Amino acid sequence: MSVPPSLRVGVVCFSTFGGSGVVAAEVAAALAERGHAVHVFSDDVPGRLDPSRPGIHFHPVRPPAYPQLKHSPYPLALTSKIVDVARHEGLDVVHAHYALPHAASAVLARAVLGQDAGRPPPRLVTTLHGTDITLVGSDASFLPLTQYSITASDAVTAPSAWLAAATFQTLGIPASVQIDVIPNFVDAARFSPGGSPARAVPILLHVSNFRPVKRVADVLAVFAALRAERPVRLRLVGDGPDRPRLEAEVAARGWSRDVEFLGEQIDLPAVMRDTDLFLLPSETESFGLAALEAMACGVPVVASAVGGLPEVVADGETGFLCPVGDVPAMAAAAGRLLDDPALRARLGAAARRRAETQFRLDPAVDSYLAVYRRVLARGG
Ligand code: GMT
Repeated sequence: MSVPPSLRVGVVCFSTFGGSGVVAAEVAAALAERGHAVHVFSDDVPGRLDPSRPGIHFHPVRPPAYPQLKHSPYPLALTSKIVDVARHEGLDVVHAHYALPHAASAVLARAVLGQDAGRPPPRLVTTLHGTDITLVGSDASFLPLTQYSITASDAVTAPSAWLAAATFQTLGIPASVQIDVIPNFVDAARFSPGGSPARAVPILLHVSNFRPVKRVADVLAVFAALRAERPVRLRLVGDGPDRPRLEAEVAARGWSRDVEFLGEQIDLPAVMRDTDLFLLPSETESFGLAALEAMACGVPVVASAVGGLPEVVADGETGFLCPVGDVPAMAAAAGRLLDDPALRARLGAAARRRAETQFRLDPAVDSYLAVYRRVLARGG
């Protein structure tokens, strides 16, 4: 089948701050920049999306409120919105970021559109992001639907080789399913190093959604070990369920002068530039986009040696990787970097180099477009 040069792409994503929404918004903007028509579906405008940008059409998904519908039927409202936009605007491809509910809603939309006479339904490309497989998708109550959403997609991508392999192991999907690995990327012009820092007291940074999988308590434990031996400050960016407990712990320990909780609405590149070391002690992480953004700002990373993090952080070159939960090892690695400015500068410069050469936006967008064209060329 011949594939038109300019495509109509539906992008389905979360609006909350979080890696999958960031990746979706930045791919959407890059596609629009290249002249494709991009329709973004979410409950609200994703944090990193400019909906007024030419070529971007934002479609808010608002489930109807009816007393009988006790739980908001968001996935069904999303399905209906995709069907509606595909019928009125035409969509060649729907790109669902995160398996459930997004890919499942898109599978259903494609089935509905398949009943229409006269034009083929859009192809479905699903990008897996991590917790949609490791936590949500592998939950017994969701497993069959996650498996189906993946096998029914026309193409599936993952941001790391680790997540691609974990998807086969965790979900038991057939080996015939192809998962293309398209690494996440960073805008290295926006996330760039500042001048040489002259801070009297070094600053540690953590960025996350404060969920148990991020082990933010380990960040505080590493901070406690470090501050026992040298002055140090800590900044935490983001919000989520564990934040109130951790804020209470900081207050109870009398650390409030040295530990700041900055929330979500901040200029992230500016905060990252004003940082000496980034901490990401997660239980699991398919990629670790925030670590990559810190690297692009020239900041070395101390993180867990789990999931896709070893594909992002080169151990000993752009930071240090330690076993999950090994607070003494993380504190020792962080202490080494804080006490040796030359080592910190060397690893920071290598981090910046790695981010801007290995994780560029353009090759990632080329790869997504190649996947779209491959599934479209296959025909109906
Ligand atoms: O980290 C989270 O819990 C948020 C989640 C998301 O869906 O936004 O992040 C996942 O996707 C990001 C973008 O691909 C990855 O950089 C994160 O590593 C991944 N999180 C986990 O695997 C825990």
